[in-house]
Amino acid sequence: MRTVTRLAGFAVGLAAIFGATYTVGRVADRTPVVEDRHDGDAVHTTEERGEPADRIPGGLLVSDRGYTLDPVAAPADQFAFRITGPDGQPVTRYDVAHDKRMHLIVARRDLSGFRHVHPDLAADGTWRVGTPLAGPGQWRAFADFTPTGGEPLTLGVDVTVPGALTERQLPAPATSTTVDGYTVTLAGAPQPGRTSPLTLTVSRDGRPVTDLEPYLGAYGHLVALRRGDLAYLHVHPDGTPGDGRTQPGPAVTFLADVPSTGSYRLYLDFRHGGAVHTAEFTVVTGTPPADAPTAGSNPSGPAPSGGADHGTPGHGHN
Ligand SMILES: [Cu+2]
Repeated sequence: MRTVTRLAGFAVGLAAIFGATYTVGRVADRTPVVEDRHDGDAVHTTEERGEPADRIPGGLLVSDRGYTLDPVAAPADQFAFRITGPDGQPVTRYDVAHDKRMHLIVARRDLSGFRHVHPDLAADGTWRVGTPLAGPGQWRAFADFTPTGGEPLTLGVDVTVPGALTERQLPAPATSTTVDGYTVTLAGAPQPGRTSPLTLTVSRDGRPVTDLEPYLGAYGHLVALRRGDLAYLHVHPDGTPGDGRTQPGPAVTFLADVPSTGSYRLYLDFRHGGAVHTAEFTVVTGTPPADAPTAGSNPSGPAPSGGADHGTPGHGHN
């Protein structure tokens, strides 16, 4: 809903600059409007400040709105980085969002190896955490944070861990998966261009789990990554513990805004029995639900390039 509002505001901003016909045509065609920095500067002179960057999904940029993600040297068992701010200095003040000042998410470019961890901040602005990079490969690291006085940002950077890698095929779409003895089912199909509810339901040994434990201020935390460029999507929980309507399972509902058709990998973190578990799903948008018959076809669609895992972020379609 917020996205729709923002898009509308952005269209007004564009219309002021380029004329309404052009804007409406672009929007009607659903052609991605990816602004370069010069256009962005122009828009920044209006009240639509910051809107162009919001059209680009999170995590595709290593530097945005003056903030830059800088990995720093660290022992092999650690991952460390700084965020430098518009003044070029490491940022040391952050707002808490989803219970933490910094969320670090990593995944290999083949969408395997997902981890979501919370580094510790040193006084000099360096974030450190026991490395979540589990083995060789091309990794993408996402820093999801809100600098105090700024807007929420997700910056991404490539990190290579040397060694022999066996690339994993993206698992086929499914509406049920198991993790750590839990079965998690997925209902709902994200539709590009609209806010779509996704409901995940947790059971164990055939019985619904009705005592999920809050994790990051919710009964679940859902991250979605787009196949091909690892665009990072915020998927917001619908309801929070203690709001009088949100139950601690077995169902947890999220509101997803996917930016395009395509394949996405969903990662649901939930807490139960004192531990965090991560259930993963492949979802293809713009197609029938994954439980429709798919025999004889490749439900995840063709992958003609085969090179999606080796591209340079941000160079996908411009
Ligand atoms: Cu987090």
